[in-house]
Amino acid sequence: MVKGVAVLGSSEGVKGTISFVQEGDGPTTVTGSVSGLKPGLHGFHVHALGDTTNGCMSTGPHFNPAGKEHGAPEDGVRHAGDLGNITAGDDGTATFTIVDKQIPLAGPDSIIGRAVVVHADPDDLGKGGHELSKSTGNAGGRVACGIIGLQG
Ligand SMILES: [Cu+2]
Ligand SMILES: [Zn+2]
Repeated sequence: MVKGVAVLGSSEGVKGTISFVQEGDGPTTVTGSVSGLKPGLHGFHVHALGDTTNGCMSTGPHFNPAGKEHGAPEDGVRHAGDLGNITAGDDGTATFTIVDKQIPLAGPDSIIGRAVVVHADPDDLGKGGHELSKSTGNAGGRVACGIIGLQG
C-alpha cells in the first residue's frame, strides 16, 4: 500500500488536508476536508508540477500524460488529473472521498511530487461551451493548492 498527503496552502484563507491511498495496481482513494470555501462546487484537479514558488499558478496545467482534452472523471477523454468537483456546504467546508484509476502513486504516471488544486468556481467538465471548457473546465482562480508527498 502506498500513501500520499497534500497540505493545502492558500492566500485566500482556504485550508485543508488531502490523503491518497493506493493498494497495489488498484484505484487511488482520495479523501479530504477543505474549509474556507464559498458554498457550492469547486473544480478539483491534480496539476502537473509540484511547484508553489509563485503560489498555485506555478503548478502548471492539469496533469495530462496521455495528451487528451479536459473532461469529467467518468469520461474516456479526460486529463488524468481531472477529478471533477468537490462541494462545499453552507459552512464553507467540503468533505469528500473520490476513487479514481488514473492517479497512481507509483510508476511512470505517479502523481507523487505533483500538486492538487482547488478552484474558485465549478468545473464544467468540458461541457460548458466556454473557450476554456476543453482545457480547464473554466473553473476560475486557484484558491488553494498543495504538493502531493509520500506519506511514511
Ligand atoms: Cu485545476
Ligand atoms: Zn483537465
